[in-house]
Amino acid sequence: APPDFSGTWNMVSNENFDRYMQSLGIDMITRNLAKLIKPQKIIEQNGDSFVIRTLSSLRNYRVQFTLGEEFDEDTKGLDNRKCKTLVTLDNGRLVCVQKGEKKNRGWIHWINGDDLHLELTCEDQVCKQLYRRVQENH
Ligand code: YOG
Repeated sequence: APPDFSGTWNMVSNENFDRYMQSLGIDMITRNLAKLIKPQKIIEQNGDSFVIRTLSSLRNYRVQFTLGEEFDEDTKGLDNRKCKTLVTLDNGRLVCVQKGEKKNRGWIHWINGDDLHLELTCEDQVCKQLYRRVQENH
């Protein structure tokens, strides 16, 4: 069975984020602010439908999609570009391709225990982020 990505996840590490942001053309002031924050991911998964919220004191970002259905993504508040975006499941990994002005753009999520991995790619830069599951209070 495929993994369930649903839940609340807090960032624990963030590798090569500055160069990833540079590849997206983010200015230095914004990059330096963005590097200081540890975002939270809130993922809601219902079968093939997903909502992923990335929350932080600096910006919030929300994306909604169905696996296998290409959609128009506007990365408003991030690098403010339009992409044709497609997300699929590949061996338990959530694989996103963002077609647009930037070459080789996309991201991959996978789960290992209580760890949520995220690799963000743009051009020749790969940013590796790790999030950990926030335990629910029953
Ligand atoms: O995640 O698309 O989970 O959408 C990547 C930042 C920084 C704003 C964050 C705020 C790209 C300034 C979105 C960070 C840099 C810098 C918190 C990652 C752009 C602007 C919002 C993302 C996917 C997969 C779902």
